[in-house]
Amino acid sequence: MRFINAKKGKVFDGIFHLLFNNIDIILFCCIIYVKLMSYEKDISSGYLNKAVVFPIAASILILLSFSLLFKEKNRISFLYIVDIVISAILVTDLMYYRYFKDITTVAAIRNAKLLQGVSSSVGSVANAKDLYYFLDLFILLPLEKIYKRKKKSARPLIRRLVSFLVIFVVGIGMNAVVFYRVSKEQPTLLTAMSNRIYLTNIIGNVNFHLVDSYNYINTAIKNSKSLPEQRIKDIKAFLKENNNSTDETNFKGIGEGKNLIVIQVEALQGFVINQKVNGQEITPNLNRWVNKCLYFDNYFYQVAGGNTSDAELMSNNSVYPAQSGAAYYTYSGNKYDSLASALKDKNYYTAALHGNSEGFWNRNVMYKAQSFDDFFGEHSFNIDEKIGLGLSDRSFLNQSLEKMKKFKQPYYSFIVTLTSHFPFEAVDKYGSFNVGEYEGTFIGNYLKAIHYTDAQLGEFLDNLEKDGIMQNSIIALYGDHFAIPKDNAQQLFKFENESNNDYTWFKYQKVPLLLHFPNDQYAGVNHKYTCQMDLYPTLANMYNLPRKYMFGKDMLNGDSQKVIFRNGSFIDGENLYVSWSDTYYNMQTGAKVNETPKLKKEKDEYTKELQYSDDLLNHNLIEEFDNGGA
Ligand code: GP9
Ligand code: MN
Repeated sequence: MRFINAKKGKVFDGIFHLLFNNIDIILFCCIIYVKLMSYEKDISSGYLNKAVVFPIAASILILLSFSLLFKEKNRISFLYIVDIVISAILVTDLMYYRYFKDITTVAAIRNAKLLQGVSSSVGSVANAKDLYYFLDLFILLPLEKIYKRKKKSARPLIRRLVSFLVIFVVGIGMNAVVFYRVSKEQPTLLTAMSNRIYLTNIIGNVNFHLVDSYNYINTAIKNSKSLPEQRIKDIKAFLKENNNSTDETNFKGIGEGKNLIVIQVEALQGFVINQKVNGQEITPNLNRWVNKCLYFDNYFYQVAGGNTSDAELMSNNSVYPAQSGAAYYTYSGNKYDSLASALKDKNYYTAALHGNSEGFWNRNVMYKAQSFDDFFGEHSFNIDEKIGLGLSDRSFLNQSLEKMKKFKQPYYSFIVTLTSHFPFEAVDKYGSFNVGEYEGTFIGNYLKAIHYTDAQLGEFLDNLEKDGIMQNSIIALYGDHFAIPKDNAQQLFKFENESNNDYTWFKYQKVPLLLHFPNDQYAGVNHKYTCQMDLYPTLANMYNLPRKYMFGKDMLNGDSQKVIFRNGSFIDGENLYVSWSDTYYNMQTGAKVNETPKLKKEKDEYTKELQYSDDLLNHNLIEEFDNGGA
């Protein structure tokens, strides 16, 4: 009996010592877990992704592993400091989230000067509840002292090293599984970080900041290697040649003094224009306006990892999207020679309007970087009708019109719609559009969504006309990118009675571009191959703006029909080159074409053009050129 009791006593003793010796680790894991999960709950608006427990546990193990390298006395201090840092990050992120519905990034902090608005309203976004994130720090302070006093022996270095390695490798391994899954399901999410809240919901806060820092450093390293002098000269010479606008006499200066209204429509893909489903027009309003506009029916979108934000970038700057990720995110610290800045130099008032949270696609930072005077985002609208991601197009366009009526003239309004965004289902209850046999399919849902947006655009354009705004404005309306992704291409081809191949795929990667002039002047159809890179040069000619750093062409002057896609595919007017299969097609007939020396030369030139644009962004060359560099 005595023996059993003694044994029991030993076991309890052992457990007590084990717990006491590792009390700092146990507390650290529990506390950080509670804090990270509570943050996830706060940002997941009712829907917490339970699987986030796994990456959160992985990141705690990684943080913890480093503490194991220290002697116990210092280990507790290390963990205490990590706790302080994590708590500070979480509270900062929560405050940022309350304002921008987004998560802080290194780039956003670096551009803090561009974030006017949050800094001035820290009071309004701080919450007494946030103090709870720091509560444990006070409670644990005496414990740290007692622990340090009582802790006599220290584990030898080799044991510390081994335990570090084991825990570190387990943490990294668990994370690797999560990252692999994310990159398989959404290949660009980790690099483009388009929807950061969503990403944080899948990988947890600590991992998000690690990925963000990695992306940031990666770009910084790329940028730090300075370009050879000759390369800079070549880029300068290319831009000089491309921006030589002496022959651009058509439409020259016709916009001077007039307002400019650019409407970027979410997922407005070209095939819906003048097309019917179940015997009804899909876009009756746009079809009506197409007849009153100069309509470009071979206008290609060129977005890459930055999706909507790439369409904005190209249309406002005529530079190509970033090679990977989103330029709106990676290059938010750059100088831009944007449409807004050029119009501001002509005393225009410039504003961007969009009914989603300000932080989405880093717009709060990027609109400032592009010199918009004001950005009217979610906080500037009365969110009286929400569909999908944000304010409904109906309410957004109505409220935008009221705002525009008060703008100081002349102005540039950049309007970005939202409701026709994937997955297109939310809109069904806002109208009854019978898509017949396509009911319940991906394409059917899209047709309903774009039919809804078409009705709102029709009303908006009619109001601009009724209120006399059109009389003194030029309007450009275009789609930002595809609606039907490659996974669902089969549905598009069935709808269009086309066969599914690379040539037809490209043939459908068009978005409509409508240019409207007062009194419906110049109405007609232009079939030239054009693209989003061309909008700014075309408008620059109309508004007599200087052309310095644009890669695109003026659509209304010259005969170039060059369209270069980010993946290296291109159209030269006659041929289509598909980079992923290294194949050429005749653009008219779809027949395969052999590579000729001329085509090979074009391929090399266009690849170089993309590289020049990458260099321009990577090395912030506009700033250098403006400061007289090279
Ligand atoms: C969000 C909207 C959507 O504000 O612009 O972006 P997308 O997902 O289409 O790139
Ligand atoms: Mn979009």
